[in-house]
Amino acid sequence: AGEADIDTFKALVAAELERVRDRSLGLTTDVLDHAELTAQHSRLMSPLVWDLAHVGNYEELWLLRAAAGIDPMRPEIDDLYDAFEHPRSERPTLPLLSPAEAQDYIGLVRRKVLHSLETIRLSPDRPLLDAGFVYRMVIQHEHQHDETMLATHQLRRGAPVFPATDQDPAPRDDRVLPAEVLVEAGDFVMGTSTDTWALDNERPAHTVSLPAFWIDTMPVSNAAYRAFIADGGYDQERWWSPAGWEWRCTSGKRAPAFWVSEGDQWLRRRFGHVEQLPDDEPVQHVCWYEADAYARWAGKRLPTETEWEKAASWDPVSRTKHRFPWGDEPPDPTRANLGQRRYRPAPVGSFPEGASPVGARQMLGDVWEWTSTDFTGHPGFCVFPYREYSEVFFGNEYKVLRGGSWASDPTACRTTFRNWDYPIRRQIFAGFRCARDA
Ligand code: AVJ
Ligand code: FE
Repeated sequence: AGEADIDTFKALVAAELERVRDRSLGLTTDVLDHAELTAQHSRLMSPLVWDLAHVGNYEELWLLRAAAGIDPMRPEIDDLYDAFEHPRSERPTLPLLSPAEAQDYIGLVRRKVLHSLETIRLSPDRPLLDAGFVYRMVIQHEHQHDETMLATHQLRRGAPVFPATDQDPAPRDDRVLPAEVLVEAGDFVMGTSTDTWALDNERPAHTVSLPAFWIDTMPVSNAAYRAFIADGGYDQERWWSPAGWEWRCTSGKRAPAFWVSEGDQWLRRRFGHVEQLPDDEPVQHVCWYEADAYARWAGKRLPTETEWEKAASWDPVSRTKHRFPWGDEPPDPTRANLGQRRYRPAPVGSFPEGASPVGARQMLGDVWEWTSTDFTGHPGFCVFPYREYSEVFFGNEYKVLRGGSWASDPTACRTTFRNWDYPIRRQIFAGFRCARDA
């Protein structure tokens, strides 16, 4: 890469680091006091002050120590912020940095990072720095924690800190959309070998052949999900997988998380605001078992992650793959609901300009979408740069989610991006759409 390319890269990194840090502070020290930052709002989540110091510690590990060769600043705290040393439920009992100490520490790390960025060389013979990979990884990592912090906010009780209404409506059109779109049989390219933002589990690109299938044009709405509830969906074992029925019976759940029934109406709690449940929004806060049961009730199934990626990224006419459903241009507000511009998904059928080549809407943003697939490595997977990002989660315990949510940043979201969670988890901003064989 030439000098100008390197300067452009450094400017991009500095701007993205600043943007993500503003976001992190906007979820923590800007809006909550010491007690709220150190409290555990749910046993499923870390205290927010843990996430805040953890993103700085990760940045120190990767950008200062690994990339720039700078000595550890506070090696004694590494263990506290190692996600594998302490489960979330245990984190409030650790001798964590206070909010003020955490803010100082991550600020100091950041100043050193910006200083070392001035002289860093992006040498292709240092894989960590090739195409600036490690910087992109650290930026995405902080955004991922910001989304996790938003899930903590949703679980928290207390006065709302986020607005109840949005600034602008999502673009729509007046067309009546078909319920499903057809994806013709044939090869497509799954994953990527060239995307400079791609994490190890998105690699490498490989050709996959699929039979024809139908996939829902839009995510399943609250109104559609309510019909499943009204039809006794939670009472009929036949719609559930054996493990799903077990979850249904032991959990006693009868509706998505944060739904509140009032007479024959449904309300919901969203970041402390109790409001009418909007019919036309994608359902969110359902676990994989609920999504799977709904799909069976609807006479369909969840898409595999391969089907999802083909429907989102493949242009069957030009036989090319795209980074986003609409093509390769970066996301903007006419195409997807990403980046926490709203604190909610947009109505189903929004964003005509964000449709994929086969006509699927809202494949990126709004809600993460559960797929039927267990999280494993693509054929040819190579750990990079550490096993604990993805590989240790491979197996049959985690289900793959795709597409990002309204809370996902555009830098941490693309058609190849893979997320995963346990099939019982409901605090994440996840919904789903259905598919069926053609
Ligand atoms: C990819 C969202 C499952 O939050 O556990 C954060 C991302 N990895 N820190 C997670 C991650 C390390 C990860 N997910
Ligand atoms: Fe992390």
